[in-house]
Amino acid sequence: QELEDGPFSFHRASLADPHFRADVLAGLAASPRAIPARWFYDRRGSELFEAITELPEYYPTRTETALLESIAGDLAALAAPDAAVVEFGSGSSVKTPRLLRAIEPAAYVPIDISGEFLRHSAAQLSQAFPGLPVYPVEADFLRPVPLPEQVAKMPKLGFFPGSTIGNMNAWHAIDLLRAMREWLGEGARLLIGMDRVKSPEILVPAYDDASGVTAAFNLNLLERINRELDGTIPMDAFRHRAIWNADYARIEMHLEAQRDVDFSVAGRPFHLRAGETIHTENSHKYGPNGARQLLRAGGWTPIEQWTDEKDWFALILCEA
Ligand code: AVI
Repeated sequence: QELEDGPFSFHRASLADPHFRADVLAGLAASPRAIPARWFYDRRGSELFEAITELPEYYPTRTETALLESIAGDLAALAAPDAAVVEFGSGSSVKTPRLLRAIEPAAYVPIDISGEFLRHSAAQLSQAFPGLPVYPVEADFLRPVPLPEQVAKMPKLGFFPGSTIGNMNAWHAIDLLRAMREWLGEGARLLIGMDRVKSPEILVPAYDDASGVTAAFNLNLLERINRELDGTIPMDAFRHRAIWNADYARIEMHLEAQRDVDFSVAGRPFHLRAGETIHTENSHKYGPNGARQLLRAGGWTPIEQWTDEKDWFALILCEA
């Protein structure tokens, strides 16, 4: 049975959301129990995720950022000079200025679900790049994204860093890639970050760090349920687990009951036996062939790829 997590984007709203309630109640009653990873990202969860990106064990962010820096010359040569960069799930990312400096685009379109967050990062970027027109779009890129009129005639370079694609099942990833191809239009290109398959000795600590930040990130989901959905989950009854699932080439995060436990959420009773888990996240890793197959199935042709010297993380440039 699969964790049914669609393409997620960052949900930073702090008020209880009816979709959150529905996903949690259905997910806790399912077998196996599973709650989509998109619900990690309340304010606290977003802060904890930022902290994860700075952990010594969590290599993806720093590896991708250094890679972007090192391929700036190649990118400058490959990108159309009058292109508009369209970033999916843009944010406080330290990666964006590196890309913008490298290719000097004609416009930048950050797309994010959180308007507050988007305005803040757009303002910061406008300051750092005074001549660059920035057209923020507040939207959930799971649904059709209307691109601003001003960039309609420009060739587009989609930017989807961070290996966020890895948090989706293959069929959702393919749907999203196809949708991006449609939104970006004729002649578009896409620069996408994908985390590579590697030894579980590297992968597991990246998702189960010694200082317990990832554990706090995972457990915050239960705290959020208690806070927003009137839950009575005893926090000491659960522990964070990160497991490498070799069959699916993915890290799975779970919350494991340490003992038999009873609680209620929004008035509904639940019982978990000791050892039962709630599956909270998949983070798929791709080898070179898997990455190419996924991108092709999504309607994109890889034309260039770069990896760091350990081959831990790949940036892949595709054309529509
Ligand atoms: C956002 N996403 C790409 C992260 C990942 O690595 O899958 C989320 C994360 N979960 C635990 N640590 C980081």
